[in-house]
Amino acid sequence: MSQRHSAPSNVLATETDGSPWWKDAVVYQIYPKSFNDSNADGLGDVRGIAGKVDYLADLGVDAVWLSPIYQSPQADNGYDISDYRAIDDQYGDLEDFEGLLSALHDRDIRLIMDLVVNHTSDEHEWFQRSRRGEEPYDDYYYWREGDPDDPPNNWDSFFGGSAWSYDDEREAWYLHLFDEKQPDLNWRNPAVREDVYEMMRWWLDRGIDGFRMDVINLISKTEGLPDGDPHGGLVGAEHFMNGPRVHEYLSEMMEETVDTVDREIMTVGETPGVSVEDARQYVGEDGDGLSMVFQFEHVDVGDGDSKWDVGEFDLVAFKEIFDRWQTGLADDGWNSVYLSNHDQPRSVSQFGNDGEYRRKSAKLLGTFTHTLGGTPYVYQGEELGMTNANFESVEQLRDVEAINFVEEAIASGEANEYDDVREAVEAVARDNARTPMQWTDDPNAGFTDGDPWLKVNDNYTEINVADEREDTDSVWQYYRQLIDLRHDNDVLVYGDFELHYPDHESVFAYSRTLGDDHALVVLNWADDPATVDVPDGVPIEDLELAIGNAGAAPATPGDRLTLEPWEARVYLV
Ligand code: ISL
Repeated sequence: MSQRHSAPSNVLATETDGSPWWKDAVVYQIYPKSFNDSNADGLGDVRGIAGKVDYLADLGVDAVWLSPIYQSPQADNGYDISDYRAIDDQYGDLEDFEGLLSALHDRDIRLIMDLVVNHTSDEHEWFQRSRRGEEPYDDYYYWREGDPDDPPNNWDSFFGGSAWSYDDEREAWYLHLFDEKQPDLNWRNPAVREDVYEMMRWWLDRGIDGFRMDVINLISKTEGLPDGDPHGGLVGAEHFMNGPRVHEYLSEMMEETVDTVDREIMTVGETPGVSVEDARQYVGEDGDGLSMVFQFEHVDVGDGDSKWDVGEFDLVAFKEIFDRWQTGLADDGWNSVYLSNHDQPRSVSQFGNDGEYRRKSAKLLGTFTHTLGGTPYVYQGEELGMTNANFESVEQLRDVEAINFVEEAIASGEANEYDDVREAVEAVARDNARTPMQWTDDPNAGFTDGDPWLKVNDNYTEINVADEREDTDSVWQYYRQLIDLRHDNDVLVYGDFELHYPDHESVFAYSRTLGDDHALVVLNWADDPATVDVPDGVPIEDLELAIGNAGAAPATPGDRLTLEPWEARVYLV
């Protein structure tokens, strides 16, 4: 175990009420490239974010998770890192970073950095030296010799095609679960692990408050890298998701990094394909020590064989997933709660109604995330009810995943032209979430004075921060109230969860109970009105409306609840 580090000067004190700060926190995710541009180059940057810290403080969030700002060739928008200890020129430099951290800490807002260590960029020095066979880097990645026409196994890349590319310099294949410019690190090599931990300690020494760990459950692969079941979804997944040594690596990581500092550090593992039982091993009492994980079951509801094959949203299935996760981690572990991030469509477009009921359904979704057990995440623009965008041509797309999808569909003959797959792109492409933040109704939504790197959503004149802040009935104002409500009511943070009417097709209702405190949350997840009886066992005589998104909601529930389309209500004792 490494020696304990003394606290850097720029840290927030840890609370002493016994509960870690991140349980009471609301986290706001920033996608730096699209948040705010301070130098008119069309790309968001660190100074741009620093210019908006008062905005974040006004909203009331407790922590910011920054998607990667490290040096990167940007093959995957910064999730391909070529130097972990440098800020990419397009975002600024370390001094700008220090300024941002101080500005956040001055407002009691903590900073969570993205940690991308399943893979590096192929332009990282480790890979450059590895490809030349230089020791000790020769074994830092997964290299396999063999026929340049026949990859070592049948694993798929998340971004389409084989997970292997042939490198002419080393005359060998290397593994990349994502883009070919994102080679996977060989975690079996102790030197790789030590280099990663040293880098993490370096960031902790700067005073940051946590890490969001990119695809951290992919770091251990089945020994020998055998073929995967060709009929599975993503071929090979059983050999790299929650692999054999993942818990050994993560326990070691926590011991060597987070446990060496005196303050409470938050860690959230991004873990596609994780079950509640798996999650307990990452975050439970006897687990690896992570604070929480991001699971994906609920964002995949309705998907067919691939994410591009979107089906009908099924609320009953969605409720079952949340019931299982809320109760499954109630006594052992902690949940994260999110509906949106930089890889998902906009939540109001995916789960709400982004037409007639955009405002109301955006408020309903916010009510949902802020009244469940676990730590809620707000993805930039979600607090405005930002929607998916129109992409008229493939030239308007920027994401490698979406571009690959369109090109493959055309190459395979499944589509003749972009228009044949446009509907799928506009429903699920990651670019939907990445369009610039809509600050004002000025040109480019006030995001940049230059040309934005990705098109601004056409609806910025109707949906923007300036208007939302002026309008007392806006989605933004409602989010602000929700965040306050959660801060003021422990029952919403720590209460036991009980699902009502599991089979009801449009009403999602649940209670939260903590000692004598009770919360009843009722959400009408549909375009039609609905009426339900107040569930048994709910202390209705003591309940009062704490927040709701419809003017006509009664102050006390009565025996029956009649709800408008997309109506949300929270009653508290
Ligand atoms: O968005 C996805 C594909 O549809 C997800 O499968 C996503 O790739 C997966 O959740 C991993 O995401 C993370 O790692 C990727 C990066 O592209 C994503 O932006 C990041 O969130 C590789 O680093």
